[in-house]
Amino acid sequence: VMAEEAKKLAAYAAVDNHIQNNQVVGIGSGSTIVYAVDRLSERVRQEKLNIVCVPTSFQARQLILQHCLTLSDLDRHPELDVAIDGADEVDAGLTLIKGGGGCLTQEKIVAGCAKHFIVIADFRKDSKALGQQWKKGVPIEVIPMAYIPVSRAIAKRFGGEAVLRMAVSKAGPVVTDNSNFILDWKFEHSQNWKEVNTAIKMIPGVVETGLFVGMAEKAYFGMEDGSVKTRD
Ligand code: DER
Repeated sequence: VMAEEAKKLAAYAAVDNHIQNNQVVGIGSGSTIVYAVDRLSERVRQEKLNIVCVPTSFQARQLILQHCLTLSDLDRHPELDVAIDGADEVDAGLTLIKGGGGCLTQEKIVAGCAKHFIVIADFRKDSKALGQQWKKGVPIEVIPMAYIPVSRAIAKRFGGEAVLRMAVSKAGPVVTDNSNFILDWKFEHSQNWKEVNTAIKMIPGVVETGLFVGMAEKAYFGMEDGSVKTRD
């Protein structure tokens, strides 16, 4: 099957396996999550489920509203039962690169508030080591006034190059839902991602990294043969 169908297979399997009545659900961002929200809203209607949704971006908020699902937030629901989200790449140890869609900061916050964080992805994201499939680097959200010193510090300490993400449908840099910039760190070789994630977060001006280490409980991959493979 094509990647889009594979996304749908993963999304439906995850929603059918992890959503039940009376839950608070974190809704991720990107293209794969759209299939999960489709399936979630179908089940809510068919089974008359009582579900409350917390978004991870303006995009996720629109998805929730467009599907007439109940919108909430972390003020009302600081503890979520489950969060479902996509990923740009998943390694053998369930470390993720996220942020391809620029939503990594609120995604990591919501994932961190959930009892269970479930990843949904097509076969292209299924990797042994980060960087094998995903070639755009690790997204890092930074305070705009600091993007140059942060970029220099990352290159100096960890190698590679951290490049400011420029917008396509807007002049100038991408501006995130939190009014920040994004650096895409094109790393040169595999790292101790737990250590690198912590070290990068300590650089003044860094808001969040797209490295999700030890957060995902299970990943669902839609495969090219139409099957669904899981990793936990
Ligand atoms: O930007 C993000 O973090 C997205 O969740 C990304 O990791 C997955 O987006 P996709 O489902 O469109 O591949």
